[in-house]
Amino acid sequence: MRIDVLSLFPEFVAQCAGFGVVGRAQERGLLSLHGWNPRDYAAGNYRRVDDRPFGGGPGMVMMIEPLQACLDAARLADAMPAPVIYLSPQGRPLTQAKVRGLAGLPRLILLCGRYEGVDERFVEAEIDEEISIGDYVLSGGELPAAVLIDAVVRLQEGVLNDAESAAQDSFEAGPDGQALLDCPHYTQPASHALGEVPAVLRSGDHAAIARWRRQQALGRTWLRRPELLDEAALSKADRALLEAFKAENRQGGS
Ligand code: 9WO
Repeated sequence: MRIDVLSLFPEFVAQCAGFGVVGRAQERGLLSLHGWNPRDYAAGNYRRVDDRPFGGGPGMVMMIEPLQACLDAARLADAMPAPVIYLSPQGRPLTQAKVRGLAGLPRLILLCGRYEGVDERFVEAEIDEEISIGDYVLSGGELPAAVLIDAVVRLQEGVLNDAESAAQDSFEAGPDGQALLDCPHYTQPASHALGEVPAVLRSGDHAAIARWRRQQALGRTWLRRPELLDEAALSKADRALLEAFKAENRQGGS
């Protein structure tokens, strides 16, 4: 997969993507990441990329011309078609379903805004999708771009090792891919001042362990993110596990 990032701080995005799973994907040749700086395409000695907003008010707006030249150069660098995605609080929320869709594409072009944002005429003319990673305002789209890159790259074939892939599979619940929250995890020591590891996890009964983990995932989703269960197509066995969890929880848990 190829990802082109347009940003006034392209090296910042490159650094975010340089370590861990995404860094490894680059080393394995499964991701090629390219940074493009609109300032390199700005005219004049001052290389201006921003100007004051029409209508007045505080802050600055990113100008069309340097962005257009920068985007044209990025597009021309490869014949592969790509949607241009603008990371902004005005975008549609990023979901795992959206991530899966984007992960299936051969190429993405990401635009990171700074200041108060990008001239709306450029957004209307060149942006295919506006995406938000959550309802908060940051100082720019670079961190959201790094988030999107991480989420998309870890779904590429060959990026995760076997253990990481298996762990990921367990988060993807039904046939619709509706995610549940994860179950709790424990490691050594089994006995600690902070508490005991649940006995079932030490029982060696793999079917009982799988059942307990599934029940915990369902129960925590019900407690913390009940709206996720509305969309999940639960099997009869799942509904029984959840009812048992609810019954225990009403009595104050165990
Ligand atoms: C600045 C601002 C100031 C006063 C009132 C409202 C305001 N909104 C913004 C604003 O949205 N600035 C953005 C900064 C312009 C585009 C790049 N920036 C950005 C992207 N901040 N937060 C994001 C972002 C992107 C994706 N998901 C979450 C947040």
